[in-house]
Amino acid sequence: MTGRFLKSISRLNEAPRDRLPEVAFLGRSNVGKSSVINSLLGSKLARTSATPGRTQLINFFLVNESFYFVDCPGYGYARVPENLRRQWQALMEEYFKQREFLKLIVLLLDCRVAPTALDQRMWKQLAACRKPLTLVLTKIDKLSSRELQEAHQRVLQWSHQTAIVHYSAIHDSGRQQLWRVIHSAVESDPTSSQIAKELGSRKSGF
Ligand SMILES: Nc1nc2c(ncn2[C@@H]2O[C@H](COP(=O)(O)OP(=O)(O)OP(=O)(O)O)[C@@H](O)[C@H]2O)c(=O)[nH]1
Ligand SMILES: [Mg+2]
Repeated sequence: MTGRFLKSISRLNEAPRDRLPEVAFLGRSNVGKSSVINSLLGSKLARTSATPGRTQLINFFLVNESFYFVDCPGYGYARVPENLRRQWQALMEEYFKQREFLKLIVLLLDCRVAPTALDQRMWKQLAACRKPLTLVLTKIDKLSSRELQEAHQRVLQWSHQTAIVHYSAIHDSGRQQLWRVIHSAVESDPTSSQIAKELGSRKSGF
């Protein structure tokens, strides 16, 4: 497994044009997106921080020279000025609409609070763009197994999504399961994802 930072962009026309598949990591500010990316890649490529709002641009990492991990800015950070927040929203909307080779969106949810109102809003927005979507509960080391089961049930009842990966970036738990989902998405046959799009079915992309 090799991973390297490629670039940070603030405008979509700066995004790579080499038509490689990409996997986007999205979630509330401080939920652990950059940490999950680092855990998956076994390196410290993505900048993490205890201060929310660390990732402010869209960051592209090239994995195995064959596909991208895309670390997105987190939503819901109160201290981001309104104009920046709007800019970010517009950039992300454009990103989801236009990135033809976006094969998978990984929506990360903090297991201690999920789903927040903003998570629910994001989920609706993402469902509308009809890309394959998977949910990850982050920071599971912070809960007892009973509390984690409760969190899982909460998210399951809300989303009806059965593929919910439990992740701890500290212990690398959930790593193999998430890699399996990612591999099957990036290796998916382009023809079948086109058909899925035409059928308007989000799930058949898996
Ligand atoms: N206990 C625990 N802490 C974690 C885990 N994942 C991330 N953290 C901590 O949570 C904080 C935020 O992690 P980041 O990976 O920077 O979160 P992010 O979603 O990329 O944040 P922004 O880029 O600011 O949106 C850091 O202090 C991490 O060390 C985890 O699995 N367990
Ligand atoms: Mg980050």
